[in-house]
Amino acid sequence: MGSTFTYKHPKRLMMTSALPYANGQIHIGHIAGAYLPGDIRARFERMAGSEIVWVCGSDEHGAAITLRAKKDGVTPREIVDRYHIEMQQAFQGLDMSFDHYSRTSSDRHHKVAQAFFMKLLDQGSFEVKTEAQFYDPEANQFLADRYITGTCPKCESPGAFGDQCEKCGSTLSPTELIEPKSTLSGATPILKDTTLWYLPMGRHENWLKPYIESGELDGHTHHASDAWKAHVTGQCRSWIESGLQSRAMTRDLDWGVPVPVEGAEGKVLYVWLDAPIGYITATMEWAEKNGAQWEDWWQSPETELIHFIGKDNIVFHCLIFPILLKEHGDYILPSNVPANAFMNLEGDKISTSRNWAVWVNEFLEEFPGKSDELRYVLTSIMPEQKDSEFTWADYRERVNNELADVLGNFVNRVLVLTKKYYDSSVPAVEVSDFTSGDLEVVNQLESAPQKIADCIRKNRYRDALQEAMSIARLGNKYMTEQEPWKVQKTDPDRTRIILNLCIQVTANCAVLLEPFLPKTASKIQRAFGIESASWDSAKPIMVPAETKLGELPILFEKIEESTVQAQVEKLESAKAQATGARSDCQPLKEIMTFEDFQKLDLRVGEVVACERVPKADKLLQLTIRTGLDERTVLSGIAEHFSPEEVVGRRVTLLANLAPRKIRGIESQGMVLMAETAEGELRFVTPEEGTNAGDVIR
Ligand code: B3M
Ligand code: ZN
Repeated sequence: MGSTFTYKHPKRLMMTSALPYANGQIHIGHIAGAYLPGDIRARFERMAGSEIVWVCGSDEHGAAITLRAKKDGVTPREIVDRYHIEMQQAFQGLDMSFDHYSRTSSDRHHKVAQAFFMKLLDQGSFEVKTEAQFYDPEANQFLADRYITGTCPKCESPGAFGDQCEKCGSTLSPTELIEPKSTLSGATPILKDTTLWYLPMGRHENWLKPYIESGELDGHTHHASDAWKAHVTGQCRSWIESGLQSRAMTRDLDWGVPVPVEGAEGKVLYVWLDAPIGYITATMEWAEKNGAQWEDWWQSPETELIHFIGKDNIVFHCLIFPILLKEHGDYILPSNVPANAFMNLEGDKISTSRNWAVWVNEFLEEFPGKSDELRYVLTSIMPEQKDSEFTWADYRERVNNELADVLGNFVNRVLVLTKKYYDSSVPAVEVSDFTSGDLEVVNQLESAPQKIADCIRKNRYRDALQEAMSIARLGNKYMTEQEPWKVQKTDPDRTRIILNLCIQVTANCAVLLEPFLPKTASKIQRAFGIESASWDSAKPIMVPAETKLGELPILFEKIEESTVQAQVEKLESAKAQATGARSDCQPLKEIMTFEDFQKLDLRVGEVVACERVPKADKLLQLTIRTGLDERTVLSGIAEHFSPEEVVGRRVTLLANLAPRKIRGIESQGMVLMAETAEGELRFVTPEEGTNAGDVIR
């Protein structure tokens, strides 16, 4: 007889996390969005004895890749090979426990995606249209999506892309853009006929509506027991309400999965067709390695399909991919898509181009062994329902006050006292001797596993972590109140109960925190002799009397303020570099009003004469024509310019500065100069074509 698991999920769970584009590094926003929730869920389900497979992989097609390759002057192949490795290092460093990590540029995936496309093509699921598309006559290439930019027709901001305006969020088609330009050459595109295969999404509106709202499909409810998140359903609803347009499923590009149709040379599948099919390919690869049947995971009503993604991918996973799966006919549809919102960083949106991000690989290098700390903080502030914000100050507070002061401190005190009083051997106790206070602790231990399980299965990972941490808080509080170090002097029997119970609390933490803090949990498990940490193993009395406890190093080191301060400074200077801001720049002066500015009489002046001022090394005496008059202005530029270099120049003159006498000469105004980083002076010269007396405003 095999063991029975109380918490085992009734169905198989096929879980996926968004395939990250292999065109850059993984940052904390990615992790908090689509990977950490998947990992917590996967680890929990494995502990619960559920049948689960969790796949991911690199998305190696699409304009995201080819544009990056062009920018770096390398081939798309070089880009994806590089980031396929680097992204996996980031995931491994943070203990993402994918059952399989794949990539979409493999031959296998090309075949799987092509077969899927052909089935749909053969059964008439697509509309074939020959129509005029933008074409770059200089780069000799059709332009789709991010290859074309222009002004958004909806909000009029510049820099909208052919598929989307990032300012207002509208989805666009390239021909809607105002003043379109090719992002390849900057050329104005021309229109040229090409053939495209479209997915007529409008045909599917009727079944999509109830499917999105309640999971109803063909008379059955396909949603998991948990409801979809309101922001996910809301986004889908507004797409459907604004009318589902046909969407092209092919592109005229040379990087991607070739369209397997005769005469379709130079055409590839749309990346959002091939990438989700990548989940299926990844499962096939996993099944082959593990002697399993992939069809059980994608084509059986006994399986629930769950996609972990960020909110920018909702439409693709909740509408487009379900349409493709349903059209194909053999597949189950997602039962939930628990998308997360975005995580901001220090008051600003995370941005790769502005280098405003905490990069996982950099974090792992600078904070070796601290992956659980990052997981803890990212889970605590996971953007489950709305955007959230990571700050380094908050990171430090949570690590110091919660991980170090509560969890770490408690576990340490338990081990130290058990060693001191019982030579590290767990003291025996009779439950009949427990006080009502002890039994209260027992009750909490009794109910915790179910509470945490419920939160995790509802995709409420923040709450789940709080529930698990509340067990550590409980133990910490219990020990502080019971003061075993005092009781030991008068009532050693009572101390045995207190410490035994603290040991049980610690052991429960070691199990219940494992989905969140895998490294820490396994350290504690080892020290407490816990061999199989199934979810069922968490119970009030876990560790038998006489168990010999091991030793543990400090679990969490406190973080200095200077450490996080340095991280903030690093962010600022990385952004400055990426955006061209100068680090040696003077801070902005106090803001002034327009009225203040209007008081300045700035005008073009012409230097008609110039001489040195006797006995003043720094001063030149200039005679300047102002349109009003010819006047004398003293300027401290004698160490930078000779009088001959100054005569005949046009300058910017502040003409209404109160006159001042220097060395007996009255100066009537000031010549404006720019000072370079090296301390050199340069004239602020009005452009050619201006004349003495022209007003500057
Ligand atoms: N690569 C988009 C992204 O990284 C895309 C996800 C594909 S999931 C099938 O945001
Ligand atoms: Zn817009």
